[in-house]
Amino acid sequence: MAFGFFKKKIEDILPGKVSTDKEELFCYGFDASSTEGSPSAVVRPVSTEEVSEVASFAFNNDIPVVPRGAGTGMSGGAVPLKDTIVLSLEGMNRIIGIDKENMVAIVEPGVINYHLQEKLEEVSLFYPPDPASMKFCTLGGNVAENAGGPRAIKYGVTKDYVLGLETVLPDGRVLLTGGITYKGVVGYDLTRLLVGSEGTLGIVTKIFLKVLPVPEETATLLCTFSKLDDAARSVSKITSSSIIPRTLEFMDNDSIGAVENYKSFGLPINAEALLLIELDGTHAAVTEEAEKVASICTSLHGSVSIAEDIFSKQRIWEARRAISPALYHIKPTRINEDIVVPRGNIPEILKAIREIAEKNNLIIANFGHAGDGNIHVNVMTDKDDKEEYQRAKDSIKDIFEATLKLGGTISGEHGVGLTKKQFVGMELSDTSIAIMKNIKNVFDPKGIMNPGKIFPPD
Ligand code: 2HG
Ligand code: ZN
Repeated sequence: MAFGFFKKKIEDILPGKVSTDKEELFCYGFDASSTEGSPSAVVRPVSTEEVSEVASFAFNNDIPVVPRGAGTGMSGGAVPLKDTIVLSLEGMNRIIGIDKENMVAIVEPGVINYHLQEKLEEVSLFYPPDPASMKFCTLGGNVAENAGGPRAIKYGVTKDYVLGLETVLPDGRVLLTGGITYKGVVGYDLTRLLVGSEGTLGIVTKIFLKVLPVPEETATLLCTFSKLDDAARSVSKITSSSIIPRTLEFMDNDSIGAVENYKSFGLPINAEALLLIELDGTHAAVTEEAEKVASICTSLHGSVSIAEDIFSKQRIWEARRAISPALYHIKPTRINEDIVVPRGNIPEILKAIREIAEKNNLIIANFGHAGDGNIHVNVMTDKDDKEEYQRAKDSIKDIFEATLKLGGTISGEHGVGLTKKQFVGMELSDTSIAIMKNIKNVFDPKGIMNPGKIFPPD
């Protein structure tokens, strides 16, 4: 049946919260990956009841639904296919409560990650997951993608903070899993299953998060290396020492150059690589660890500087977060991947990527969360140059092969969505995929929840 027939009906369910304007539909057709789609309607519920009403309507009429936060995802997870309803959760943006006694925050999915961080700081609390897009991305999106960020090396990723969820199932039923206790082992861990399910199992409407006390002190070190391999070896030397830094970020020469051309932050453009290392804890621990880290880096020919004040710290982090947009100044098209290898294999994977770049005559810029073996590999190209674009796409398969050979995974934090689904079979066995498909079928027997994502084409 034509979608137009349903439009009027959805408007009756949520008057004033449905849009089918062409311009608006366009804005909800893409995310931060280079994929695009076009929904038939955008619906903006503001409560669990409203989400549930839309879900039951969609279920009864077999209409696909795509839940969406701020659209900052990097793998097309929120990109709608044809004839779908985009369920935008931006309006469900209340911080329901911060419970200091129990060290828990309860939020709606549309809360911006950074807004929660600011609110928590007012009461000396801390929510560690810090995706680079934290000033724009929503916590619901973070849950859907199990987002990480620089602080993951010490504090883990989103799943490590989600104690419980309220989720509207594809047929409109409301499922509560977990809660505000720090432990709970009754039955299967459905909360963990939902985190990172990329909106393919249900629509998260409430999130119960664990929070921590703000660390007493932080120190920020910038270590510059004239040889990439020395930087890579410093990473494994630091991670195998007794220190767990709060961040251990890496930028190669192409990333440094792109950022400096974009906006002058004062990064060393001649360095082959730099590490951005942050430590936190008590004053005594931070001082001692900063000395140890500095001596590891200097022993591998690095030159170390410590940010003296909050402004220098902010400037360094601003430079780090500018890498993504800056890279577009190298070439108009960026194929960005987010592989992970066991941390000791970072020198090998960087060497393999360099060889793939040389073989294919491509610029491949690397940066990311080296401390947890997670490298954002950016193959720079131009979609309009058909021949080069093909070489760029071919190099992705080589990069994934090298990654898996080194015991890695093809995505550490950006998810599969649309962009990586054709490669999933390289990593997961047929048995894993079959089990996952069965799980999907239990939650979503009609296959209308964010269809076309994660699973490789048949
Ligand atoms: C980051 O760490 C984000 O900056 C984005 O995960 C990475 O743009 C990218 O590829
Ligand atoms: Zn990242």
